[in-house]
Amino acid sequence: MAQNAKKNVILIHPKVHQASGYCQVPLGILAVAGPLEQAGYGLVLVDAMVDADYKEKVLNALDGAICVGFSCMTGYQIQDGLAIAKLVREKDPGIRMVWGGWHACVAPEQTISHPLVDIVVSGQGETAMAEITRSLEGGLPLDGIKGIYYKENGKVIKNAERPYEDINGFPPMPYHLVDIEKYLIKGDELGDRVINYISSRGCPFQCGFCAEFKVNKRKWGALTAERVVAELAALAGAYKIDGIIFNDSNFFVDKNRVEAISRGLLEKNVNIKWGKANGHTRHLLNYSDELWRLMYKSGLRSILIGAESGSQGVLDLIKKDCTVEDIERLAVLCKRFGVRIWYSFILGMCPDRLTDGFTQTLDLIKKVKTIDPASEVLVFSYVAYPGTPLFERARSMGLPQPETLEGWAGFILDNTKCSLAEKKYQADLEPLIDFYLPLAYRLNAIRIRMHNSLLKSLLFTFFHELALFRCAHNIFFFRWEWYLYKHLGRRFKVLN
Ligand code: B12
Ligand code: SF4
Repeated sequence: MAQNAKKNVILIHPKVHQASGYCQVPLGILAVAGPLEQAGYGLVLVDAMVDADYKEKVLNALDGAICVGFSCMTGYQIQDGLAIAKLVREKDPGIRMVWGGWHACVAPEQTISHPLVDIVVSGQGETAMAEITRSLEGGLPLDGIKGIYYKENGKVIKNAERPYEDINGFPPMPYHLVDIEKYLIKGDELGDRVINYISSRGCPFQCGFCAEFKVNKRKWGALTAERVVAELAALAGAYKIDGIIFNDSNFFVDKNRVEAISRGLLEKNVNIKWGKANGHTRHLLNYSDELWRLMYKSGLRSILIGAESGSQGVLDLIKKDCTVEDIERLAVLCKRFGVRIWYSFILGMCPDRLTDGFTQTLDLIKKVKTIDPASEVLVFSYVAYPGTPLFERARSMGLPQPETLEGWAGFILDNTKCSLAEKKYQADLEPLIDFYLPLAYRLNAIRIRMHNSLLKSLLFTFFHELALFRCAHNIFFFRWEWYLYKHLGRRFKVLN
């Protein structure tokens, strides 16, 4: 990553998964870097996803740095973050380490209690990190900085909460601080020079498994349509971007803003495709035919929907605020307007197949794939994240929760052991989530990875047809291909 001459603040995005693989521009550390850059601080941004010698880079930058910031989601990122933090502490025992990002937000008390964490930012990081840096640089106390936890003489101090700030007051994401070429997604449904962007934060819904509830407290704040159009035009111009993935938790909350963005893109001749934009089924069913046509004309090619389950009981338990029929209606609507849906489903919310709506979920997957074979299906295992509305339910059902920061490293959405499925059901879910469902229904993403090898393509076609047959008829006994994959395929990173 690029680095300025004056090295004052180091911001680290640790590895998201153990194997290198799919990555995007780390907007969390870029967002925090914006106000620091504006205030004149030098920056060293290190992204372990793209920098091969990232540990060395961090250690080399320590000389003269004010502090080191870490950005972590729950999961493997914590493990890598702690490994880097340990090296930092060994080389420079006095430097303060600041932890932010989703995990620090959902479990701030446990995070601050770790010996390798000095300050935790819980919530938006832009202003908080600028204030922390100023205080550390000037040797000033941290007691007036809202939204942080810190240690003083070994004691943990929690400051007052930081009120939600309007993101229009923050500078544009400083994409120039990273080497964009390393992040371009090629051969994507949206183009060959595709990157990610975020236009809003938060979500007004309160799905029981989702951390949004704790982090953004059901608030939703967005950049104005004018600003979004101007920033997308600038990105397209500066880096020849032809596709934009929206990282918003809920892009479609404000219909008028979406309409103004679509019109703006057309009026300013911003020639990009845009998509994978997250939306709520109920919101999208309220969009008029004219608006769907306008969005398509301006470049919309796909949306992302948290469909979650084919069982109304599970949808109600989650408080998804929509019905199974709504999901089917949206599938038909999007097919009509040429917009692909990426569906996200969760299994393992309940202990057994019946209460978890296993068969109904599989049926719904088959149904939406019949409506539009080009749609994509992602299936995850339920993980009870701290701070989510259904976290206590999971605890009361006996799911052990880690008592240390390290313990959360194994909490990833493809680890069925973190779900509420009882042992027998868990054993059935693992091959489905890890192998059969992606192979049968996540076609385009895998095909892109196979396109340069005839052998891989042939193998893929064979196993795809087999997986499709098994899923279509619910036949999952004698799973020889799963065992083959488990022992051989994973090593070659065939599916993930
Ligand atoms: C893009 C994305 C990814 C990308 C990678 C992200 C990246 N950084 O490279 C990919 C696709 C790889 C990914 C993977 C996963 N993701 Co993801 N992802 C997102 C998404 C959609 C956008 C992230 C983003 O760029 N946000 C924009 C920035 C500006 O916001 P931010 O990160 O929150 O940063 C702010 C604050 O957190 C804070 N902050 C952040 N970093 C720092 C650092 C410091 C020092 C400070 C002070 C502050 C600070 O300040 C920032 C500005 O206010 C979010 C949802 C969302 N809308 O945020 C989910 C989200 C972060 N992902 C999530 C999850 C669960 C995952 C997975 C675990 C899912 C899985 N399949 O297993 C995997 C992890 C991989 C694995 N197997 O372990 C959850 C995290 C929940 C949690 N408890 O951590 C989220 C919140 C989705 C959700 N609603 O549940 N993800
Ligand atoms: S709609 Fe999506 S982002 Fe919003 S609370 Fe539900 S799962 Fe989270």
